[in-house]
Amino acid sequence: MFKKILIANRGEVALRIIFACRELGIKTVAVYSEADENSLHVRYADEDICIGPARSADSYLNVPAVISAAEVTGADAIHPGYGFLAESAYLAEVCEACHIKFIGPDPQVIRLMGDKARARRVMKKAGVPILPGSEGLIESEEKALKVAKDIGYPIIIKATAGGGGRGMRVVRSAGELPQAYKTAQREAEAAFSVGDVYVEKYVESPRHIEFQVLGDHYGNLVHLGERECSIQRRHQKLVEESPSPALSEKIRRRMGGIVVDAAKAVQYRNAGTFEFLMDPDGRFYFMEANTRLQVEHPVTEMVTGIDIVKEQIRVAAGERLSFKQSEVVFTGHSIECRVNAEDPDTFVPSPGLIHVFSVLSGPGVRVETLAHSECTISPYYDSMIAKIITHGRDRSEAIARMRRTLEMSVVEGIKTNIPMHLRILVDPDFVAGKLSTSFMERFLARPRPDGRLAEAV
Ligand code: MV4
Repeated sequence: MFKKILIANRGEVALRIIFACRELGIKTVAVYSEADENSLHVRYADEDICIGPARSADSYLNVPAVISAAEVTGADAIHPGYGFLAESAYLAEVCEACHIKFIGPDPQVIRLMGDKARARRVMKKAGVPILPGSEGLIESEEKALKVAKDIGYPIIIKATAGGGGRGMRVVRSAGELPQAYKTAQREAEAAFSVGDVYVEKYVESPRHIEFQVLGDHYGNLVHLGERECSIQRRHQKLVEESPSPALSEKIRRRMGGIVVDAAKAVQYRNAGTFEFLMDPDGRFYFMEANTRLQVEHPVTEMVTGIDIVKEQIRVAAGERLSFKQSEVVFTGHSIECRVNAEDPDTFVPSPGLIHVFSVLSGPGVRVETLAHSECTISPYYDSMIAKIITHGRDRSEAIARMRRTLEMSVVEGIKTNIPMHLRILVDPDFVAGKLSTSFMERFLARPRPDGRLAEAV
């Protein structure tokens, strides 16, 4: 087992990794930027080392700084968390060259999944359902028009280096295509320095459903069921849950089997997520795979009782997965609300000093946060300040526990989106489990009890 792990991250996920390390008896090294000197991950790590100024590009995204910190402190592994360098095949390669274990999949697998057109091809070959679309990249407008004509409109043009919604254009007719093609390419080139795009049939108002997998270095690979993440705004997830209200045990078993076979086909190791679109008729299509721990991993932990971060560390150290697929039992229902430091109506970030922070835990409630009373939320990083995760015997108990917890939470000094979450939790469609990626658009367009249209305020 590792003796010392460097955590190349900040915030609640850095703390989450520290918890896992402490439980496994592994020493920790926190890295931090000048803006994070007084943060909890620094306080609770065994050692800490400043890696640069507040700007992420100069600190948490700086590979030489992270590697030097690991060398200087004698860390034998690096956990990247999520965001920042978590899906950097380059960091994984440099780790390999420096004989530091990267806690994540092999660099080749990170690279494969980072190329969405290639991932699509490989997944198709492995028997995973994909949407009709181009075989690979689309090199010209003419080729895009031909594929679109074959599969029928609407179509979506996607950046192969994309993800998270950047470099995407929906096209509803041939007339719109040339402009959309150019825009998608230009956007992709600007965002990822790779302008390559591909084409897929566009699915209206799908659900976003993702499967969690875990694999070791001995060919053992399991799935931990799915998470429904349809409640998003501008590709930022707001509420996630497991299981999905849309999946039967039978479908879960079938999709789980497909995902396990596909992950085995690419020799997937460590934790990963296979994202699918589910169309209104209940059909699944592979969208992309994330080669990292995800923000919403706790809902899976709550329904399976498996500590995903500890498993990540164990398998990276060369241990076998501590359980078999047949031992994975799903119990009850779990929901996560992401609490952001932002105006609940305008979504404008609201960093600053938190005078009072109080979230009262209780049965079936878990709180993951970097915040505490008298802490400062930096404007330099993500606005997510806490995740509240509840578990119940069924979905309605999980919802009731979430409402109770949010209603009794006190955050003074900055604005948070807790009022928005409280409105989502009583929305009739949400309560009925009628979810889709269009949920937030409809939710925000609906008149509120106070007569306001949220997006208009
Ligand atoms: C799609 C789609 C509909 N049809 N692909 C958004 C982010 C990127 N991961 C892929 N995305 C989408 N791809 C086809 N063929 C709709 C989306 C999409 C979406 C997906 C999941 C969650 C929220 C979303 C919001 C808008 C669009």
